[in-house]
Amino acid sequence: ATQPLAPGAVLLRRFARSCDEALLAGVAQVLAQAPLRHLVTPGGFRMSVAMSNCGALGWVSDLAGYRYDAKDPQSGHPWPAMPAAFRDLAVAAARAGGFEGFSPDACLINRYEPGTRLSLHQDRDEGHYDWPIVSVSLGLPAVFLFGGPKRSDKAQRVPLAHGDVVVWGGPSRLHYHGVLPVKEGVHALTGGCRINLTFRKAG
Ligand code: MD5
Ligand code: FE
Repeated sequence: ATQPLAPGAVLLRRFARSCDEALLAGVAQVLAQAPLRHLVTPGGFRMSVAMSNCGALGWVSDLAGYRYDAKDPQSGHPWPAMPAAFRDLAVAAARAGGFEGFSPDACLINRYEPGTRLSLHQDRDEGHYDWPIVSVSLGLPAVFLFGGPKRSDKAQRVPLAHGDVVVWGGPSRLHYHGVLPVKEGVHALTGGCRINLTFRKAG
């Protein structure tokens, strides 16, 4: 089912269910080359979400700031290629959300263990905001906080389950958002964690 969340933002419940095993095989393959790590924010805080990337560009953070980089700073090598199953799913979801011709060049892999949260923020490190961000939830469920254009705007709580995909385009592309602490649990495919894939056109 397709559910509008805001102008330009659609929730595609279970859209990634039929390819979940292929996506998780791709995650394992990417992480074997570019392991998950806890980045440090420019303010010096260690992020509780563990991250890695695939595709031409990867999102990184350190004391110097946030940016997209073609190389994994930990290895000095280019990020692993984006698996075909990732790209195909992201392109199909963007199309279902009304964005024909999406061509992501960056996929951020976020791993949430129980207790991990992502505080309210905006995604504004990409070169341009005319393409959507496609976000895929796998494994343990989470409550997503979907706010407005100002940090102080009241946030809706959107429960996201395994296989749910959100296409964030239009005005909501720059809305504040976050993830509440993930609860303990076990999922048949991911064990005790939530994996989120975010696809962007960053370059
Ligand atoms: C997550 N990740 O569940 C989310 C999914 C991130 C991040 O926020 O930056 O890695 S992406 C959710 C998103 C993206 C762009 C706009 C909006 C939400 N929004 O307007 O709410 O790990
Ligand atoms: Fe974000």
